[in-house]
Amino acid sequence: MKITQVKTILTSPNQNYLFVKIVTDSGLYGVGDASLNGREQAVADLIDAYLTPMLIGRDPGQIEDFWQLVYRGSYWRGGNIVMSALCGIDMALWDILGKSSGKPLYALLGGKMRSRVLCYSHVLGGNKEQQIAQASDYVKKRGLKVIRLRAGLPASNGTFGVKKEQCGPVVEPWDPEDEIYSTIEFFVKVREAVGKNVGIIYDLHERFSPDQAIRIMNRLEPYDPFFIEDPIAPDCPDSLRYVREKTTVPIAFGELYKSRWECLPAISNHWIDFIRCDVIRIGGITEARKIAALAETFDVKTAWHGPNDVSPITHAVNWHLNVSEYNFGIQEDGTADSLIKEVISGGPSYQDGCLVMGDAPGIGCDIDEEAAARYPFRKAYIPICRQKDESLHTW
Ligand code: GCO
Ligand code: MG
Repeated sequence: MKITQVKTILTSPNQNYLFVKIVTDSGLYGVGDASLNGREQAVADLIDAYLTPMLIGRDPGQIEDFWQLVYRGSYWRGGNIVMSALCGIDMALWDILGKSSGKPLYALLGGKMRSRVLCYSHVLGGNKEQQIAQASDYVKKRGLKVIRLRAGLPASNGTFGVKKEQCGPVVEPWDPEDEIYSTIEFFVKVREAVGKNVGIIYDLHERFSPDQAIRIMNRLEPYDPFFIEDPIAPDCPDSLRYVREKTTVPIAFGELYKSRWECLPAISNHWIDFIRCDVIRIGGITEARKIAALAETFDVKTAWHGPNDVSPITHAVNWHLNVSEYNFGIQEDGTADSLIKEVISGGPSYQDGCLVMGDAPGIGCDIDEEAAARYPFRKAYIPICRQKDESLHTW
């Protein structure tokens, strides 16, 4: 079998996505997700100009070789754009392998260890009162066993995704000191509303300095968070050690990591309990299973990034990883906008606090290119935050 065509498909059903479709001379094709919120066009250009010429005529089964060719063969290694491009291709190649052998992806990864995948969903209501009401509805009406809150404004349509006229990032206000107090108050109210048997995850979104994160985590300890997510920025690995030494709250970390080597100190030093890389950002399935194995070695569980800005293809890949890995922890289930379901079919569905999926060969998703064309891509940016003195703060 040989690769005959590589298509990059940019589309915007309320949120920008970049898909890769790799076609072979056998008629089989594979699909992958290369979406990088705020930089999709750059990823597409890299694939079209540099990676596609290296793929045409290749055997799609040589997945590891292609991964190494892009990662090491370019001499300059890694970065968000390269790794996202590599992921879109990597997923499509695994999809072809699954389809050509008639097996679902999880079977290629070692087979199923579990049939259901514990998941958590985002509480996205407008103000804090609405979020508290939504949190109890999630538990009482949808049967969720774990819910997720976040620092700052919850992602909302128009800023997080695509805005009509956006010629630069939307600016949101941010005051870490105010937030420390409102976070604790809010967490306590949510705990009262959902009761002690529901897991509560709090995403600090890399927004706090180590001292601020420690103040929050110490005050939350009596209210038993399931885990605190990304309390600090990932740039200085030693800061994570510093935070870890001062709290007993479980820590999940890593949606901004771009390689196994960035994950290594956090995992091998037991500074974290859950590794939550984004499969797109680390170069796809080939690298995700190596990171899962590394984490298993050090008793760290997985909690792969699964927000609403990755497509059902990535949610499906996460699910295949979840069911086939030993050290599965929990899966983030970003409630996808219904419009993306017009473009991408398949993917996991929600059932009683868990995610379930069928046994279709490969990843189990397909792309409707005509539907994608109905939602033309519009360049957008991730928001930024500015503090009271107008200085910039990460979002
Ligand atoms: C999460 C994340 C996301 C990110 C988003 C950025 O935990 O789900 O923090 O919501 O903000 O992926 O594009
Ligand atoms: Mg997060």
